[in-house]
Amino acid sequence: MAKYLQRSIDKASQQMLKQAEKDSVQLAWDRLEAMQPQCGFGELGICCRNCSMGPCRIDPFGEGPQAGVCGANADTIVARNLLGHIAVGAAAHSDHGRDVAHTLALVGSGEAHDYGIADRVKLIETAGIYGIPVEGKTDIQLAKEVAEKALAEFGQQHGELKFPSRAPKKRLDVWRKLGIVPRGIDREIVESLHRIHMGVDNDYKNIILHGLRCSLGDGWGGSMIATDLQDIMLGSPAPIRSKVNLGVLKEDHVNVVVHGHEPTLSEMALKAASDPELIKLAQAQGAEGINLVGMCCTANEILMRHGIHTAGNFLQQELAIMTGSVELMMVDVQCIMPALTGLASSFHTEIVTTSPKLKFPGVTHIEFKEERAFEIAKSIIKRAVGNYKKRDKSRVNIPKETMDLVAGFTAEQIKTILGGRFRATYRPLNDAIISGRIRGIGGVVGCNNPKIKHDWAHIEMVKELIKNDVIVLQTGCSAIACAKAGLMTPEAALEFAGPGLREVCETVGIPPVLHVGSCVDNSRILIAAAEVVKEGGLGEDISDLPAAGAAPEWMSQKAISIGMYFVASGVFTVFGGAQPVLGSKNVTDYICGELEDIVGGRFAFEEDPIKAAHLMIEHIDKKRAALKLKKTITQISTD
Ligand code: NFS
Ligand code: SF4
Repeated sequence: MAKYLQRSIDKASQQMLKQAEKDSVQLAWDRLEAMQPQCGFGELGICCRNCSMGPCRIDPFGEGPQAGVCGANADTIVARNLLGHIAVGAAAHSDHGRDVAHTLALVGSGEAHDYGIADRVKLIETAGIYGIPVEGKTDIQLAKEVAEKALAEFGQQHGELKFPSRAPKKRLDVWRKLGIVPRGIDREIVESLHRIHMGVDNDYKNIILHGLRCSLGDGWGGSMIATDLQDIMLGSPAPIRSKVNLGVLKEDHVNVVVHGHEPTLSEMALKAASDPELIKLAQAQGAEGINLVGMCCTANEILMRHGIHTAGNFLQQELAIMTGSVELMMVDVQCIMPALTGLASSFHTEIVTTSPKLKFPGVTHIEFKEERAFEIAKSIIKRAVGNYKKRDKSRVNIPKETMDLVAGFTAEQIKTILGGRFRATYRPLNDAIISGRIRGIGGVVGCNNPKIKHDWAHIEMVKELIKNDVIVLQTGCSAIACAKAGLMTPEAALEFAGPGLREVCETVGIPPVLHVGSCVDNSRILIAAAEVVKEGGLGEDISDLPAAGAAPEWMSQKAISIGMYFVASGVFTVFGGAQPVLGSKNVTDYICGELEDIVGGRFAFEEDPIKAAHLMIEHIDKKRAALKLKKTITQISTD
């Protein structure tokens, strides 16, 4: 089989991969190949560079050294490395949350006049959670107080974060008993870094328990703040139609790709792209107009709120440039490949960085300031327009593929869609699970990784789940993968869902796979799970639910943090490739076994997406049996 066919399951991507082969362009897949064999010590998690007595490595075959110079053994080194990954992932998500809170605070103080309050109801609700009295206050005053309270949670030193109180009471009790309710978001990240310093924590269980606490500060802290405050400021999503895949790039338009994570600037870029003055300018250059599209999680943000087209997921960032049709790629933070600028320089594409946290040597940097957001966005779009004339038309090669999808499902929306606007409730969902029309809930999330055929594991797993009547909630690059495969249209229920799930989808008119947003929006899945528990009839804790999570093509540190807070929240979670822990049998057994007795959730590692789906289904069935629920039709047929 030709290489390009082995590398991605997505037709549009295959076309660009083929082009790259023809032009001898090096992409992530080629760099992975050149990197072989990759370091086995690193893969197993048993190398340590924490101090200058090292670097040290443990011999995995038991013949060579079993301890570093300081005496740290495999358990300590593996657990410490894992905690480091969790801390980095939690820091990334939470710093995003901090930036959003900062912007909302500027709205409150009247300094960021390009933004406002788009969801009053959520503002009041959030104020309620924070215990802020609402009476007699304007929205702007309230926004300021909510933002200040959120910002204070990052540096809080004692007590508990507020949002974990939204979890079921039993869950909160589990965390309290273990002493892992996060005290402050930054505090848990900093303490992680302290604990992994040379010669601090060397009890692997103690290290991982803190990892759970740190990750909870992400899922029920920083990420949740990001999601909720974005909703307040930019609007809460509602079901919306759109299109996805590289075919959304337009041959006769100025193409701008917004890539990264934080929607504050991309929202403004979106506004700027429809500015009549700039459109006129584009037309004067011979273009029909300005076409702004998204990449990775920024794509998910503007898709969820505005139905903006998505060009692709993580492994398509280089491929978008390969189309020769991108005038400008505006990036902020996270998941931006350093390879982009090299590739862009062989096309006319201009990369523009916008965050003080991410620069490329020698690349245009236009710093984003909340106070002048629209003006800055306009200047960036203007550059894109100016760049259109440099496009080499003979090199333009845009794949035709696009796919329709419906996105915009949030914890609140699911409630309204199922229960109706006047009596929004999770009752119909709970009843569908209890009666067995829906077997359970799957959360399938995370990245792409060139070690796994692009998109393949996501699509195979999700198809297998819905075939077995498991309704699937998705975020991140995983959502984009399944959207491209057509799994996010209501019609997909007819073709791919099992009989029970199909009936539910048909009645309500929803896809069997629900797009709930970007990676910080995994917090929406936590809230949905908490709401289902609250609705009653399915146990008293998230760990009682017939539900499971997965990240079949994960690669980032953020994915590890997400996995950890799912597990800490009581969810059985399958990762595609193993986390770098296999060098310690104790740590592996702990996170893939023993943790279940402690927090109700655990990990499993399974590369085969069908087998992984069945691990999830088995777990769902185990929970159904514990709840004494009836067997579903698909359950009986696969028994
Ligand atoms: Ni999530 Fe989003 Fe994609 Fe992975 Fe990266 S874009 S925050 S980390 S690669 S899903
Ligand atoms: Fe080696 Fe210990 Fe230093 Fe790590 S902390 S590099 S194991 S001596």
